[in-house]
Amino acid sequence: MTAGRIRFTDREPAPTDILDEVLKGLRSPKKRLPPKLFYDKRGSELFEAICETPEYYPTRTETGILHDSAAAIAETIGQNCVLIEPGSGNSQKVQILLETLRPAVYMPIDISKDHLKRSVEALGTAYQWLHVHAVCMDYTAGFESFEAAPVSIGSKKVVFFPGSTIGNFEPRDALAFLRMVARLVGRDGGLLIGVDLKKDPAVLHRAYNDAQGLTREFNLNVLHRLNAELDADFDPNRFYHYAFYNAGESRIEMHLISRCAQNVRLAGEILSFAEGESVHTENSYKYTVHEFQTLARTAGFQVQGCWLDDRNLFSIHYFDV
Ligand code: AVI
Repeated sequence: MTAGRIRFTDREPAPTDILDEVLKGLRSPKKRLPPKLFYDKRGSELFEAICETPEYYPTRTETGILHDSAAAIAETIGQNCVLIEPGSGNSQKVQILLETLRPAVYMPIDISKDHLKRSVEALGTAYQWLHVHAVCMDYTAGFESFEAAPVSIGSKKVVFFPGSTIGNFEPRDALAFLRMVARLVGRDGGLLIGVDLKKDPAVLHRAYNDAQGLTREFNLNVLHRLNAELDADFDPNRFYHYAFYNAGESRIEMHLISRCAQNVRLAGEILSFAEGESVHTENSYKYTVHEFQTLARTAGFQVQGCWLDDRNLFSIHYFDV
């Protein structure tokens, strides 16, 4: 699709080959699975439903901060930037900012072509003034194949990374990602990022153990996915969801615990699970404002702004290089 105001570039990301990673994780003495496995079609629907639960405060709170602080954020960033959103999904949150921020170009990046095409079309219709240059690629592999839209001199590049997705990165990977973003946006460029905050562990516990059991289903869905895609024969009823706040590591950990001693076949291999053995499926790191600002400074950024909700549950930071 190339029509001036709306452009779609397909970098043709290779279909994710999960087998090696899954086998490596499940053969390890401390079994683990990568959190990216959550997001097949069913998992993505479950995640959207989790965001609507009364217990899962991050989405609602971040959206509230964006609404309340849109003018202040736009004033800090300035209009006419090239706004780049890695992992843009349905581009819902950015829409809170578009009218006040008035970017010269919005560049959503996503690995899911259909998702991206749908949201680009919707944005193009809803914002008749907006230039949208979408890029279908796997940003986790780096931004080497990404070219920011050429715009008039003076337009700075700003990356928008909401949702506390950064919390699902191990701290060293978070630092590497922030460094990569700093290189991408270059001198005078910026980063607007949503980060979940440390808080009463009981609030965190409820957010990852919702009463409807959606997070439980989201976690167990990984086993359904392995059955469907890697010819495995997991019985999800023989595992249970376990999520807790590890205060020493400042993170929510999600695990699937084997209810009994069992063997599971996966891609022709037999994997053994002891009763009570865990498969670690996700970490969700929580930061203080100061800790995250320190991490961003280490990556080469300078603090320009920080907005919180009135209960100090969630933070939105703006940094520039
Ligand atoms: C996408 N990510 C920021 C979510 C989180 O809170 O770490 C994923 C999630 N896992 C369980 N519930 C939500």
